[in-house]
Amino acid sequence: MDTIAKLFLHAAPPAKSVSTILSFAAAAASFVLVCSGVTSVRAEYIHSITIDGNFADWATVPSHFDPVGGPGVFHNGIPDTHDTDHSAPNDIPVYVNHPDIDLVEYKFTHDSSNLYAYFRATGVIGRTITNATQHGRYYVIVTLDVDSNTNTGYGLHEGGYYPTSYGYDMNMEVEYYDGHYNKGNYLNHGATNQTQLNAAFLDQMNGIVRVLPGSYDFYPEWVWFDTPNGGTNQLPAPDNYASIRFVKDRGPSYQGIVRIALSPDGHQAEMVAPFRGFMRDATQPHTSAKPIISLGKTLKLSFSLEASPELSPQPNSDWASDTGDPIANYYLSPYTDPQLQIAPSVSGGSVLVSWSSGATGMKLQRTPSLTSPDWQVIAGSDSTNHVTWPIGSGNAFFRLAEP
Ligand SMILES: [Ca+2]
Ligand SMILES: [Ca+2]
Ligand SMILES: [Ca+2]
Repeated sequence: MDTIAKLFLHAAPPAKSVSTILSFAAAAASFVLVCSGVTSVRAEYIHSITIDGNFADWATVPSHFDPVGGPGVFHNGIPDTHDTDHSAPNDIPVYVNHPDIDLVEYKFTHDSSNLYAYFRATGVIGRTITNATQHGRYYVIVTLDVDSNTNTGYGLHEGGYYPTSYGYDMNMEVEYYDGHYNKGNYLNHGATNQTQLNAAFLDQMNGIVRVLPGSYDFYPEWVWFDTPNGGTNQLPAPDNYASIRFVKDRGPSYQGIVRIALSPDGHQAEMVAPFRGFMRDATQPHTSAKPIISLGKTLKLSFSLEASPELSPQPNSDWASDTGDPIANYYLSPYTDPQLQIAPSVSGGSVLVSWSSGATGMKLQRTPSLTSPDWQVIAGSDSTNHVTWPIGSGNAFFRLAEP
């Protein structure tokens, strides 16, 4: 009797995370495990990242790519690296040669309490001029649609970022200024006039972010400190261990919980923004308010690099930026990559189906066919990371799904 098991790796459907699919066909003598090919691996599982300038921890996080900039290089009809002087959705900005902001690769991942972003550029990230008369600026930006709603937040073109897309409510970003790392901050784009901006400042002093229609021009930005006195505004409970300080571009340097590290050659950056700095919604009492960013939510993310002109090839007097295509439907899974597998041996007429301990809580499902699947949950599988399955006369396909 030969028993043949085939391991199928399928792209998971959108929305909630579902693992790769495994199968075995019963009824034969040697048990063979066959990998039929890897399709797209999703980034939404938890990864551990250390902000230390060593990028080995990003190796298994999927890459997104952006063109290498240059004369005549277009991205969705937009010069890949371009000026920041335009603000209408259908404008075509002008090419600017600035390799330091030429985004070429980016990644995004998370763990149970932090968002992580990876950037790779043709030139040196974060380089700014400093001398008696010149004080350069460089921005590393991830802007987030936190509610998957394009009617809240703003459109990228308003800030001179192209290709444009809509719905961005908050940023995690880093500013380099005058030759140094100046600040890592959060930013709220939920105001379209001064009155609404004043209300947003008041909200944020109280640890609240309302996700509202916004504009590029009206935004509070703040640095979050994990001490009551590190900033100027201690937050109310349950965040009263922390404080914030509103900051301005080119302002004094304040370094809180948003951090960045570069590779020795400056071509790569890794950045962290803890969930807590995005604050909570307006539910009262505030102790019942929900975090704006938490596991189980779905985000849209846009990556940009932007800098002033001093260190670009001269002559050039224009600021330049480069924006990647957004990462849509980024689901913040609470689990690590399940790595579902069937042990390549049979014992007592059964096989062992197992998955990583960090995926305990996911439900194992089985179907006898992928042609007309009938996925049935295997009872009790959400409290373990392995199941012994008796080999029967038919096929069995397995996958893990989030509850
Ligand atoms: Ca690292
Ligand atoms: Ca580029
Ligand atoms: Ca939005």
